[in-house]
Amino acid sequence: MDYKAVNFKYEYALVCRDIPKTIANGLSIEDHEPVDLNKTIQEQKDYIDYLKQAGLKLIEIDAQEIYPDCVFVEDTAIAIDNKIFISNPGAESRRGEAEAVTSKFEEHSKELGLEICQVQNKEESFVDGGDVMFTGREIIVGLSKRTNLKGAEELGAFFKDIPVITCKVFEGLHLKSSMSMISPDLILIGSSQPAQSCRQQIEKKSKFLDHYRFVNVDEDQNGSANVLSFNDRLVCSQSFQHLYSKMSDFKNATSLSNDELKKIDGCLTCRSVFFNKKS
Ligand code: CIR
Repeated sequence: MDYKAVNFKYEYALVCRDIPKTIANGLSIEDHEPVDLNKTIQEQKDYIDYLKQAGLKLIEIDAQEIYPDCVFVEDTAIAIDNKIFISNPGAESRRGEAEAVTSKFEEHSKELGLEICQVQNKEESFVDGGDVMFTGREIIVGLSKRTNLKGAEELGAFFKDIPVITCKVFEGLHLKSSMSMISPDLILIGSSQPAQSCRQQIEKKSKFLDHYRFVNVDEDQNGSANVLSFNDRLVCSQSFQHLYSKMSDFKNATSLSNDELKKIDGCLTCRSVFFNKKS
């Protein structure tokens, strides 16, 4: 199948309907200012409103107070078209989040023709969706503190028609904390040494380099190279808007606030899982 033809066009998105009151206890790599619950609720509302007005059909799950990080649904499911891989998050405190996400996808699986698979070896295989980047031609899996090779192998076995390569992540939480797709074949990437090391590893392993173009962000900040791209739309974080001068057409893109959620290492991509019904 020619996955390039998909061109990041999506009809559905899974999101968390609201924010748990425990959000301030979300995991974070570094110390940070306290997370403001009301501002976070507003950020999530704006995000959901944007996806709705962009025409996506939303499948919403309820927030669960026992999982402060449950708004970051991207980490629990990796979707390409109608194929959904339920992950096994690397952080122990997050593993239970996958259950509600699985039930929600299962609820819609018949109607939408979804093909759902779960990590089999839950003791040893770990994957966070934030470490999985689909370029339109291949899947790049970041091996990080959250995602390991066994997890990448299980993912590859499920998406067996799509080539998978791995790269080591030396900085930030996830692979997509320091890079993301702007559009098919166009990769936004941090300019730091660890981010560029990911690029070098990709350049060594990928068979599709002739197709890819990398654009550096002007300045690396936590998550500044993470943008949301779908249906010919591009969304960036409001506070990073000034860092994309090399992207000539970026000024026309939308921006949304991610200031509260970035305190606990949340990026824009992490709050949704885009997918399609069976064609
Ligand atoms: C965590 O550490 O797991 C959460 N506080 C943030 C997860 C962000 N996920 C993502 O960017 N895919």
